[in-house]
Formats: sequence, structure tokens, C-alpha cells
Amino acid sequence: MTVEELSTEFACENISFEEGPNGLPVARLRNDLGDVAISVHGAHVLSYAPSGSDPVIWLSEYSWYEADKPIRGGIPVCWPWFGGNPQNPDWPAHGFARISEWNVVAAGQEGDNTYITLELTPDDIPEEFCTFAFKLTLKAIVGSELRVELTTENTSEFPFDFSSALHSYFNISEITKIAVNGLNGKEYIDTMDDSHHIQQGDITFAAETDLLFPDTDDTCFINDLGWNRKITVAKENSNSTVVWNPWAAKAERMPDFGAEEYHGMVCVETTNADADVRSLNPDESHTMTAIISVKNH
Ligand code: TA6
Repeated sequence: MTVEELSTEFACENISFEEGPNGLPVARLRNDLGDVAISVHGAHVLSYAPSGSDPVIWLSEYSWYEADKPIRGGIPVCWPWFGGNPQNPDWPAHGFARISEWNVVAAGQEGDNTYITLELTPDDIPEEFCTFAFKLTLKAIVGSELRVELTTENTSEFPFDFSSALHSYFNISEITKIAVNGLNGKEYIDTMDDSHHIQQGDITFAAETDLLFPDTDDTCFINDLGWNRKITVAKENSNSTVVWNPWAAKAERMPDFGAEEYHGMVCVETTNADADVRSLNPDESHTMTAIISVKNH
């Protein structure tokens, strides 16, 4: 749908539609509690700022906004596989949901909260990727916090497995001035060398960091001493978490990522990944939710 068609069907007091970069349709949800922008491309949350707070979600200044590419930053929807596809290594990293055009199906007000719902079905994706029938729904709800609910429904006649992530990029003062806590004592895999460890205390950053915690439903906190604030990343129906910063060398290698941008971002990802892969029987559904809030000290 065009911006005009979306506006005609879904615009209301707290919801408008506009052309984003490269003309990609973007929904803006604004109310007294916060402000969110979400692109129809990938059902991709581009920005989130609670009222009275600086932006919480980070977006690269070098991102692509092209049909067959993921947006860099925001909250990429990684589905139906996290990372590379084990059977088809040449298929898109982190699945096809984040490079697909989703359909807005609902938008409006729920009490003080403003929401939008987008949907993806096999009709919206290249046939080669369509190995099972599904309905994927993303609902973003702006209230005193940002809730992002990713629902997978098995509309096939057979069971299927999937892995996924709400791969959230957070806006921080400086990577060396933050710590991620909430994972103390948890096992993690350092994906840089596939070594296994137990997290001791807070996670701090001094090099490329790519840690997969395969067994945790814990809430994480990003303590930002530079901006004197704490971002809370809570979740539902996710039993794994990934913490990532590319640091200088990897940032340099990514064309859609500024060489110095690694200083201002960190990913704390809400996932069903690795051992937390999920299986659905026909007609079953699963909703994984990320719940993001910020407290200024
Ligand atoms: O955050 C975990 C991770 O899998 C990292 O290994 C890194 O590849 C990151 O995702 C970004 O992946 P992308 O395909 O968006 O460049």
C-alpha cells in the first residue's frame, strides 16, 4: 500500500504515515507517553523515544533502505531463522522477514497506548523461501514502555521449527561507558570462537563482543554512565539473549555501518535462538515479546 492508501485506511489521532528514506512507507505512533516510527519494510521499528527522553533505539546513518536489504539498526525482525540458514548458507542472514514488505492490518488506541499491527504471509515472500505455511504478525504498542510482540502461527498441515530474534539496537553515550547486567551467573557462548563460559558480573566492552546466552529468560539492563540512564530490556517467551557490539574492525567491514558508529550502540537481542529454537504443530502459535523502557537518573 502507498502512504496515501495507508493514511486513508489507518491514520487516526495518534497515528500517521509518511514516506521514509527511499520512499519506504513509515508509520508514526505518537502519544503523551512516547513516539515510535516503524517501517513497513521488515515491520522494522526505526526509532523509539519515551516522552521526555532521548531516543532509546539506535539507527545507523549509513543504513540501506532497499527492497532486498535489511535496515541497519532499529529492531530487525530475524525470522524464521537466526544467523545463517543451516540448510541453505546462501539464503539471507537472519531470515527473510526483515527484507520483506509487510502489510498493515490494524492500528489504533488501546486505553492510553497506541498500537499498530503488521502481517506477513507466504504471499509476501519469494516462493523459494516458502517451505511451510505461516502467518507472522508484529504488534508494536507505545505506552509507558515499548512492547514489540512477534507472533508466529503455523497454518501448515505439519509441524515446523523456527528460530527468531527481535534484534534490538540501543542508543548509548559511549560503548566504553556502559555495562549490561542481568546475566550474572548465566552460561554463554562466545560466538567469536564458540567457547563456553559463565558470565561473571556485568558485561562491559573493550573489543568485538558477540555473546549468545542460550538459557535465560532474565530481564537485562543497559546502565549508561555517560547519559546517566538505564534502559530495561524485558521479555516474554524468549529463553535466549544475544549481546553484540561489532567494534572497529567489523564496523569497518560493514558498508551500512559507519566506521565510528560502534561507539554509540549496543545490541541486546530478545531471541528464540540456538537451543531455544521453537516448534509449532499445525494451528499452534507462539508470541515472543520485547518490552523496552528507560529510566533517567
Ligand atoms: O547480533 C548477532 C549477530 O548474529 C552478529 O553475529 C552480527 O552478524 C549481527 O547479528 C548483525 O547481523 P547482520 O546480518 O544484520 O549484519
